[in-house]
Amino acid sequence: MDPLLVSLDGGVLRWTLNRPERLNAFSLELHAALREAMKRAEADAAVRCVLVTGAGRGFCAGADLAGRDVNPAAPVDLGATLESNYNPLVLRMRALPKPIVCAVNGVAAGAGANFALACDIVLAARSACFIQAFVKIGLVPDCGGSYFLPRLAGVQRAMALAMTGERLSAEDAARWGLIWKCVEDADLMPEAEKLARELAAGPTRSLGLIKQAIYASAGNALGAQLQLERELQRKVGEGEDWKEGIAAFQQKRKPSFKGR
Ligand code: T3D
Repeated sequence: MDPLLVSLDGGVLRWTLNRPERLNAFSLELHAALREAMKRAEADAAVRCVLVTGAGRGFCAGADLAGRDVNPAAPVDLGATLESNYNPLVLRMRALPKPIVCAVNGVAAGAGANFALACDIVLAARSACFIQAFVKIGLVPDCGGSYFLPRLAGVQRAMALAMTGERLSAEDAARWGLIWKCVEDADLMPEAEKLARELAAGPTRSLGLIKQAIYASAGNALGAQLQLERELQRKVGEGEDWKEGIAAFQQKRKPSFKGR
């Protein structure tokens, strides 16, 4: 069975984590498939938005813990898989100049929770939840969790989530600003699809630069951010979509963006 289902339709590249019997936990094969899928998202101009979800009742239960050797003869480097798998994945997701929508369909635990938070716009089903499960097995948050959580929810909530490994409901995740929206279970995929299609029909160049601006703001002073806005506005002006946007406004019609 393919650990990741990938399909392209209407400018939306869909990634469905597909290891439902293990709540879509990350295996080496899944990491390899995500690398390939990311390559396609980066290189294929027909891809104008990525939509991520999970097959079955879970979104992703983090690292696959089944079959782990708990009495290894040699010391184990738990940082190695971060270096080769999770860290490059998160950095590539953030650098992708196209929006990534995430539809969290069920439990998102450990690296699975933080993989969701690495996406640009996150919707979750009301029955879904987020668990910083690391502490339960004596680890620390990874896959960007220690970066995303304090920025999204504040230090106090980040600390308590990470130290207790308590389950956070989708509703609270939305209330705390961790995610964009909590929706009824039956509405999750229709809403996520609608959003992804709208983004895929949007001014892709502008969306990519919006992403760059918003993420850069976390490390910038106001002056630097204003300069960045000037640079990005210049860059977007080198493209075609803004002309179509203004023409459509003046002609009182819907714009038809080409993503250029
Ligand atoms: O070296 C490195 O990899 C370092 C990197 C670490 C990154 C991390 O993500 S560490 C955190 C790893 N994840 C966890 O600790 C979460 C483990 N899972 C759970 O705590 C629970 O399964 C959940 C809270 C996520 C869901 O609970 P529940 O009751 O809804 O489902 P369940 O019955 O526990 O799980 C269903 C099946 O999925 C079950 O298999 P079975 O018994 O039906 O054959 C279970 O073993 C399997 N499963 C769940 N999580 C994982 C998993 N199999 C492998 N790896 C998992 N992470």
